[in-house]
Amino acid sequence: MQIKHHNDHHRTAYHFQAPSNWMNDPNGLVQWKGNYHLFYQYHPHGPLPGKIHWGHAMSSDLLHWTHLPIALSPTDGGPDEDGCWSGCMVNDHGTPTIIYSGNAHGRQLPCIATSADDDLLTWQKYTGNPVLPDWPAELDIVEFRDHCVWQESEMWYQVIGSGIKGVGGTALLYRSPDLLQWEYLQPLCVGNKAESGTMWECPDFFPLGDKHVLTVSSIPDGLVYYFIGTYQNFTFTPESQGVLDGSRHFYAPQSIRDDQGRRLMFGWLREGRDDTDLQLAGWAGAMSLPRILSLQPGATLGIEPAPEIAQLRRDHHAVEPRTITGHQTVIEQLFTNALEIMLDIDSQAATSCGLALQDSAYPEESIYISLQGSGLSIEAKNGSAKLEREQYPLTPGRHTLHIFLDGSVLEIFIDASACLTERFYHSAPRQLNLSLFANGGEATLHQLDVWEMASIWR
Ligand code: DQQ
Repeated sequence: MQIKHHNDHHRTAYHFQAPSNWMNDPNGLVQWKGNYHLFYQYHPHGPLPGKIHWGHAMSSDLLHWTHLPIALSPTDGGPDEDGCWSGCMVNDHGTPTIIYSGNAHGRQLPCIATSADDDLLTWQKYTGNPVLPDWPAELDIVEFRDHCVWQESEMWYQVIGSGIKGVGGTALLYRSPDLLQWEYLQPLCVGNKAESGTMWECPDFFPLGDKHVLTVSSIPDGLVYYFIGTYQNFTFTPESQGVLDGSRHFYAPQSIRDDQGRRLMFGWLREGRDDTDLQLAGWAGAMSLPRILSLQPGATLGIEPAPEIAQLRRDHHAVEPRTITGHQTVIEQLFTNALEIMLDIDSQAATSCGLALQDSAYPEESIYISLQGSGLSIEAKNGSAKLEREQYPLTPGRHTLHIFLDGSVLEIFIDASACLTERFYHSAPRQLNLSLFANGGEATLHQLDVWEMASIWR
């Protein structure tokens, strides 16, 4: 299934991707009969957005995925005729049930589909779709879509993404006895447009430790905000907030509690190139690594890659702890597009320090991952041109960077509590030299381990 683009070094080896064409949000994430199922927003007829379907893949180990036939397609003349947009899946007394946004005539309303087979291959749409006839009349809202559904005391609840005009992004709370008839309750949470945008897409709401967490994908900010707080009397009161990823390349995440009791999340990794390049490539979009969320002391968020990823480690290169001054090449000629790097570094007196990834065949192409006064910065250089730059605020000192370089994806987990993701489109399959650098003073390397990674495609 990966054959079509197998010569394309911008594709990923161990981040999930659709076999071809356009892919965006993860949808309907579920563990069903022992298998993980990942559905996703998919345009099967080209590498740009169009009439969106639900693509589908299955995995028994959260690593190796099997592409399966499209699960949901728009129905001509139906409430989803212009697209089957984002949604989730629940287990309705043994029946796998999808709640998604049917897109028709520029509006989205919730629709239901159910499956009767163990591999979730075939889906029947409810003939009474959409299950809500309209937006809530009592509110002046900007848009209305995307669903997170859960069960509480024999009743179903869902939040739908929205925004109140002039106020800010909003998650609207509904209740139902049967997933078919829904009663609007109240806003679960209302944001401030200056702080978290005017419209919240893809709300995800779940318990974590003794708190609740709401994540939302913000228009126009393009960032994913999380709020940690208390859920009581159908209202969620945020007590702290942050961004799930410092960059706009991570969007529309969805999570589940898996059979191991973990809060498991995937997000869509947007491309960073224009439509002409996407047309030439014939594909767009990747998934983040599976990320595990946890509640840490002080009610802060923990974010780590799923430990399963370590099973993909192959050749290992270790660099002894040392003092770093100037620029030191420590590993040469890594002929791979897929690396995992564990870097534990203390900036000490240096004004900037970090890791440089330089292509020995294209020396002008390099990626600098550096700790500077203002925080963590990812910078690509092509000759003297700076191509991309992402930043995440961090205080100077000792930090652990868990770095995943995979084709055009660079995904960094920072101190197991935040992420920063970037996309780079290099000229040819990589032949990398890895260097450490410290400017303006010495830095200390505590750990540098590098693994060449195997592909998840069998
Ligand atoms: N993507 C879907 C929408 C959602 C958006 C459409 C977020 O349902 O709001 O593909 O990326």
